[in-house]
Amino acid sequence: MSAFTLTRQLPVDATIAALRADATVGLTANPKWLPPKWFYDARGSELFEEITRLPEYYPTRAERAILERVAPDIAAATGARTLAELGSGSSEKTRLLIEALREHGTLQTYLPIDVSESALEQAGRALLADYPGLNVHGLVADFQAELSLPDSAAPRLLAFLGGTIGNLRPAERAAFLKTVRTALGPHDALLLGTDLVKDERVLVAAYDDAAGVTAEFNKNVLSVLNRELGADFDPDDFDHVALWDRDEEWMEMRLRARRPLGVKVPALDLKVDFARGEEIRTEVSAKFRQAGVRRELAAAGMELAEWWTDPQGRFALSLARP
Ligand code: AVJ
Repeated sequence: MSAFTLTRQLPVDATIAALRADATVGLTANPKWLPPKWFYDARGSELFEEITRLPEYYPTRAERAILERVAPDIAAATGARTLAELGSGSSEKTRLLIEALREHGTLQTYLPIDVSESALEQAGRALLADYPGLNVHGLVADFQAELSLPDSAAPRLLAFLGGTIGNLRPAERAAFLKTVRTALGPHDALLLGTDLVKDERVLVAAYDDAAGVTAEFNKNVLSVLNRELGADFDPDDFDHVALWDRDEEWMEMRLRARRPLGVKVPALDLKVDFARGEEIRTEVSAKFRQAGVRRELAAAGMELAEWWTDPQGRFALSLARP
């Protein structure tokens, strides 16, 4: 028998309250900024899926290549009975892990964790149909705020794939990794995907593709503000900017005003003025090196047990243990 259950650790109206708070702080700050999590409404998630298929956007393919090669090793090394996944989204690459753990004979429960209830429902039901006997327990939660895994069989493997940890700045990463460490039992493990430092041209192309999909993805956050907060942003008033910060070793996306603007945000009782050329910082996407990953894990009380990369050394999967 298999079963699908859903647990909500986040109030239904928490999302809009958080958006209002973030937009109030970010749009009145100097420089202006918005957290990248607001890209992902239905349209934004669709655009991101499109990004993962672009010739310039290598991380998804590189990570999948690693998983295809080492998923059986991960299953053998962890013997996981529970696979928990943070920011599971469409759970596509997860199938490689689920299949390897089922092959290994240990997997009982898949526990996807996401802020989007609809994404959890969709992915959960599809997995149930494909993997009879698997329990799927979706958890609606904001893992940056808190992470308490529901009762589930150990050993647990907590996966955080895609390089999304790069969206956090160093101090946020340190706090997040401590939260993860606290959620892990002595026999559990963390599987972490990180994009790696590489040639600047390759990085910039991945965040400024020729077809303009990433530009549309970046501008989509303005449509989210228009819809959710009644704002009157015209996405055409902004240019997409992608730049490599070589000191911080992260990619940055910004939206740059093409002309002086006054934008109304009625839900916040706010008018936001832009000088020509003024930017909103919409995302950092940090790129890593092995030494840094090892150091950050150690600082959170975890040990880097395995480090796998794709043949071209573009992306890494780390297996870490308490
Ligand atoms: C989903 C956060 C891993 O940082 O590469 C893709 C999002 N931004 N193109 C990334 C993204 C621009 C992506 N993550």
